[in-house]
Amino acid sequence: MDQKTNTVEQKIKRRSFISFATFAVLSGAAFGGWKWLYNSPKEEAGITARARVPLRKAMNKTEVFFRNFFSGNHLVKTYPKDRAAQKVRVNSMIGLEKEGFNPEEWELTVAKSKDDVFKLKMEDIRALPKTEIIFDFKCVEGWDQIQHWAGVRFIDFIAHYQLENETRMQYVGMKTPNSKYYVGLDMASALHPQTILAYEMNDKPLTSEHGAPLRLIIPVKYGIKNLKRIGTISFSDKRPGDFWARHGYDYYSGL
Ligand SMILES: Nc1nc2c(c(=O)[nH]1)N[C@H]1C(S)=C(S)[C@@H](COP(=O)(O)O)O[C@H]1N2
Ligand SMILES: [Mo]
Repeated sequence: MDQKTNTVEQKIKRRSFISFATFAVLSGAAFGGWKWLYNSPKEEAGITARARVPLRKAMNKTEVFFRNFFSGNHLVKTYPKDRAAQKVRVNSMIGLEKEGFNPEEWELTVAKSKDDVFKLKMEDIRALPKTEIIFDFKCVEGWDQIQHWAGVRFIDFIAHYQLENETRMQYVGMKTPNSKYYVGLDMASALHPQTILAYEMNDKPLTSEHGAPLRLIIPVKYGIKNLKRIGTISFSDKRPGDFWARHGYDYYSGL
């Protein structure tokens, strides 16, 4: 073997060694990181639950980061009416149980604070300006569908009932009349111009499986936040309870 081939072979050996060493170190680090996350404690169950503490911290940081870019001027894409699904998917029905619910007696409870509460009937809500929206509704479970909804924009509702003071708080909470399904929304998303208290789907009154008489349509969020059959709306500076966040899903669930 002459001098030249020798150095080439040495070079190849050296490079192979460096490649394998790098690979070994990085795999070790990845495995160590995974093990660290796997063995780190779960967060204490509260408003959110079931995530490992470092993961939840990361999710909360991501939320703060993305909320910087949220703007009421960024609109979700809308579609012409003929694109809207005629057979609208029904997903999950928590809080829509028949017991204890009589559509004739339904009232919307608006809690400005714990001891300042007023109640509204459907005719009060139908008297407000009606807005429609056709958009791509997205469920975290992996399906989406272009749907057509109509009702009163949440900001128009706020303006009509002079709830501007309440909107200085951080969050809006909504729950079903039997309190079995509930969502918490950051104020900016609730006040987004496409957020609607909906009472019609495809130009007809809501059916009960879609949340009659009144449901939330909030296109800047995943389906889980689009509460069906609203019973109570409340305002707070602390994160309100949220059904799916308690079961481990992301609290923000923004799109
Ligand atoms: N009261 C109530 N609202 C709810 C739910 C529910 O189980 N109960 N499921 C949510 C989920 S996960 C989705 S995807 C949408 C589905 O709405 P739809 O059944 O009208 O398609 O409703 C949301 N609102
Ligand atoms: Mo969903």
